[in-house]
Parts: sequence; C-alpha cells; structure tokens
Amino acid sequence: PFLINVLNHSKFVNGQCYTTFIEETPELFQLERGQDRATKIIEFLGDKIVNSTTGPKGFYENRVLPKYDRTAPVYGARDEFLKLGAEGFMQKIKNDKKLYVTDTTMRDAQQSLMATRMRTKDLCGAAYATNAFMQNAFSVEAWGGATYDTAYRFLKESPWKRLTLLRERMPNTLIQMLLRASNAVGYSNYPDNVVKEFIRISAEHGIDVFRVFDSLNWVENMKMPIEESLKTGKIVEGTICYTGDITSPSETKYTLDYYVKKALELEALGCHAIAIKDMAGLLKPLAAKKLVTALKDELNVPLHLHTHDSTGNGVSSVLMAAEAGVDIVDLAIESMSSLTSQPSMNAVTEALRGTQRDTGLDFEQLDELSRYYGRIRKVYAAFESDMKAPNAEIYKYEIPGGQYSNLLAQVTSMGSADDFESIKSLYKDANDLLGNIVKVTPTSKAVGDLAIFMFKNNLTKENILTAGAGLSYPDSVVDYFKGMMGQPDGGFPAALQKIVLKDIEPLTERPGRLLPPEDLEAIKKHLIEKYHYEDKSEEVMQQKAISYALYPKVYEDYCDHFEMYNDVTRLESHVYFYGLRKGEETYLTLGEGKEVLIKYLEASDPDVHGIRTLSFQVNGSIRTVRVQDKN
Ligand code: 3PY
Ligand code: ZN
Repeated sequence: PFLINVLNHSKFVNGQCYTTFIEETPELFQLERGQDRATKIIEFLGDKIVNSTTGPKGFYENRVLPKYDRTAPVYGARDEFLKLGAEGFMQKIKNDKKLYVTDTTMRDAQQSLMATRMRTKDLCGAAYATNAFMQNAFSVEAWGGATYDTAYRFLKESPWKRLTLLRERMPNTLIQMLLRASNAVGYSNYPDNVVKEFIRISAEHGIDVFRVFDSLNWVENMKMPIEESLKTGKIVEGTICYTGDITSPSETKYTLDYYVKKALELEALGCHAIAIKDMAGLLKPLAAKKLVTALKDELNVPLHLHTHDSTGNGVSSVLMAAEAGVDIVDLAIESMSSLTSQPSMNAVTEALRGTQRDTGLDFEQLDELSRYYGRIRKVYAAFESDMKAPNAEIYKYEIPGGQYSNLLAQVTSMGSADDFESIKSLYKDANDLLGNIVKVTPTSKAVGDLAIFMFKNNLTKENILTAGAGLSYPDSVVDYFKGMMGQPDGGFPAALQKIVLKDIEPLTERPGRLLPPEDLEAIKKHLIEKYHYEDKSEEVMQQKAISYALYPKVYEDYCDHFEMYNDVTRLESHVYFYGLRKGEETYLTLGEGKEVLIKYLEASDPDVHGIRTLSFQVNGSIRTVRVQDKN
C-alpha cells in the first residue's frame, strides 16, 4: 500500500520525486485502514510470489494431522505436578525406575535441524496428539532458546501467542523452556527487571519447567534467574553446560570435579533438578556413564541429560546414562532426530522396552508423530544444512550443532566452502584465545565471529597479539571481553583482552546489576502511540513491552509487518514461505470461522517502474495486487 501511495502521489506523477520526497510527504504513510484482511494477505502473497527467493516453489502435500483417540482420558506429568508440587513431583521422578523423557521436537530439534523455522501452525498440528502420547514422559520442550527471536524475525508470529496455543492444546503436559539465564532469550545480559518480568509472565502464560543455563557456567549469573523462576512455583532445572572431555587424560579444566562442584552449587540454590546440557554432543558414551554415576552419587535431586547426536554417538551416550541411573533424558521424535538434533526417541524407547528403564512410551504413537513431522519437514528443507551424515570431528572442534550449520552457511556465502576446513581450525584456536571457554549461545557466537574475523584478517593464534593489535573486533568479541556475557572460569586472557577493548574498562561483576532498569511503561506508551493494536490490555501490553525490551528492532519490524499484512500465521507453511504457483489454491481462515479460498491466477510483466500486477481469485471474485519486483 505504501508503494501504491507513492506511485499515485501527485508529486511522484509530476516527476517532483526528489530525495527528500518520502520524508516530506507524511501522507504516504497514511495507509488506507479500510482494507480487509484478505486483501492484506493477498498483498503478502503477491510479494512472496514475486520476490521470495528462500526456496523451491513446489506443490506440497497437505498436512495430515496425527491421529489420536480423542475420547481417551489423559493423565500426564502436569497433572501429577499440579497434585504434588514441584519438589514432590521431582522426588517421585527420582524414586521411579522408569526413564523419563523430554520431547525436544518442538524446540531444540527444529532449532538445530531447520534454523528454528518451524511455525506455530505446524507445532499446533502435533500438539493434541503430543499431549495424549507423552502422558508417560516428563515434559515437552517447546519454547525459549532461539524460538522467541526467530518467531518474530522470520515467521512474523508472536511467541506469546504460540505459548498460549500450545498451552491450550497440551493441558496435561509440562511445557519446558530454555532460559539463557541473564541473557533471557537474547544474546547478551539484560537489566534485571526485564529478566524478572520475562520469567514471571512466561510462567503465567504456560511455562511449567524452566531450564536455566549460563553460557559460561557462571553460577553468579544464574542466581537471580533461578531465584525468580523458583518464585513462580514452577519446576526449575539448574543447568551445567558440558564441554571438553572428562575421559581424556589431558583434560585439566572441565574435569569430573568441575561438574560435580557446579552441580552442588546449583542444587544449593534450591533447583528441583540438575541438567547436563551437552549442546555440541561432546559427551562420549563412557563419559556419560562416568558423569552420571558421579552426579547421582552426590545429588539429592533428579538428573536430566541433554545431548545432541552430531557425532552419531548420541543414542549410545543416552543408553549409558540410563544404565548409570540418569532420571530424565532429552530425545526427539524419530523423523526430527539425529545429526545436529537430539538422539531418536523411538530408538531409545525400543532399546529399553521391557527393561527396568522402560520409558512407558508407545511405539505406534511415536511412529504416528514421526510420520507427521516427517511430512511437514519437507516444507522446511530450504532451511536445513546439507549435513547428511554424523560428524565425529565435532569432538575436535567443539562446535555446537546449530552453530555448525550456521557457520557452514556463513562461510559458503563468504566464498568457497573449502575455507570451512580452515574456519573450523580457527574456531578451535579462537576458543583457546578466548580462554578455552564453554561454547553455547551467546559465547559460541563470539568464538565463531572471532574465527571468521581471524580468517578474513589473516590472523593466527601466533600473530594475533601483534598483527591484530590495531584492528576493531566484532561486537560479540568486544562484549565477551567487556564481561557482558559474564566471567569465564579462569578469567579473561589479559593480553588479547587489552587489544580488543583498547581503553574500555571491563566489568568484573554481574552486568545485570549495573544495567539501568528498562522503563517498561515508557515502552508501552511508545508502542501504543506507534501501532494500532486491537488488544491493549495490560497483560498483552506487558508481553509486547518485554519483547521490545529484548529486541527493539526485530519487534518493531514484526509490528510493521503486522500493520502491513495483518496476521499471516494462518497461512499454510509452504504458502507462507514460498507463496503459490500459478493455478494453486489455498484455504485461509480469517478468524471468527470465516474461510476463504485463494487461487493465484497470473502475474503481468513488470511495468516501467518494475511493478507487476498479480491476479487472484478470492472465493470466486477476481482481485488484483500490484507488487514491486525486487529481483
Ligand atoms: C540456545 O540457547 O538456544 C541453545 O539451544 C543453546 O544450546
Ligand atoms: Zn541443545
């Protein structure tokens, strides 16, 4: 509509379109408010059809929702939790022989395999069946980590709406989220009031289990988020990120003692469970046995293991951990498992069938979910890395699963994929230069960014202190050395820190304590003035204010998109990502049960301004839209 306003404007028509035309002509932004929702959606589709380059524009199979018995009563972990409370329920888990499972498909699996692009519509498609089939499981991890940011950024949907919809569809299931401690669901520390409010409203809107980790395992940074999560009455898992190799004789930093000490510190903070988060899949099977045995000896709360299958050893590590008495393990539904994702739930469940550690999950039911995800996964193929086989070299480079594919894509877009070999070695060197740190969001980004920076500037581990002295370093590396991500065990390597920071004084305490509180009321006022929200209730405005506080630009882009195209979340995913092909139809529910059938007919050639006219049939009537061809 903005473009049409420009093209129809008398100054534009009369050729008085100078560079300040847009700034000086505010009426361009007074878009017609009367447009109906279908028109906005067609404008969105028109833009996708003409300009989307994200992937193949194919015909996709319609979704087939997983079948489940709607009449069978469900009694799940959430019912038990509501009866026994957090401590009571977690102690029951500790005393049970059964191996409890967390289904990560809706969060980490899709984050690691398809760059977190799975849309709420597709998650909701699995939700009722998941609620029924996961009765014997511990939880479903469905929120947090990268999902919050990517929902707004790439999917143009609200993570809060996602949480509400999943909560409604999974009333008997514990919904788990990944919280990056003082980084909340972002990439650096936020003021305490933002983190506290984020936790409070997440619990209020449906989170039952908070998994809290810090990207440097810095317990000081985890205290406040853990205390705040405990205040909500929900289940809190204090989490330690696993790195290095406890079975290696040369491991001097990340030893068994290191993990036991951290676990006891977290237990002392009142956590209901301790989680080991092996984000890169470095925990070898025998290391899993050793670590679980030691932690089970020391802890009074249950132990939860999270790993990735990048090396191909994931199932073995989980089975070894099960043998050693781990209480809960993270697994993904088969068609969404393995490689950079979690090990397969279907495989582990069958391996333990009939043993003392039987998960209680049903083979046919897991298979039904697997078929559902297997079918919809095709729509997301454009977002998958081309990693086709396991990769044991991860042990050498310690690159987390999701980052491995991102880094590969980044390097490929920079030049030749052959450079990836050098970048991987530089990743290892960058890790050493930063002090051999835990690598997980956001610290993993600092390591990756430094590796790429070294590559581009011909820096090596040997010459960086001289050749790298006058350069300005990537923001993430500066943030790391400034202490914005917290303090690493063993401290910052001083010489490189000086080179990177130059005259900036680094922090030595928790950044959240020093950052001035965010003025959430002022944010709400700003947003209400700027956007035409339908729902301005206090509850909804608080969510919006938090989202803005976490990422102002991403959040405003989302609001702009919403104003322009309205709600795009009801479109089928292949239509959302790739638009329609000529002659293709799609049904769309516009709310209040109103359904329209949209058929794309054809596009004109571009006119002198590069504008194409696209025609659609909407419930039988022809509608046209004009779209700028940006190609
Ligand atoms: C996240 O922080 O999103 C992670 O999944 C880290 O492993
Ligand atoms: Zn993970």
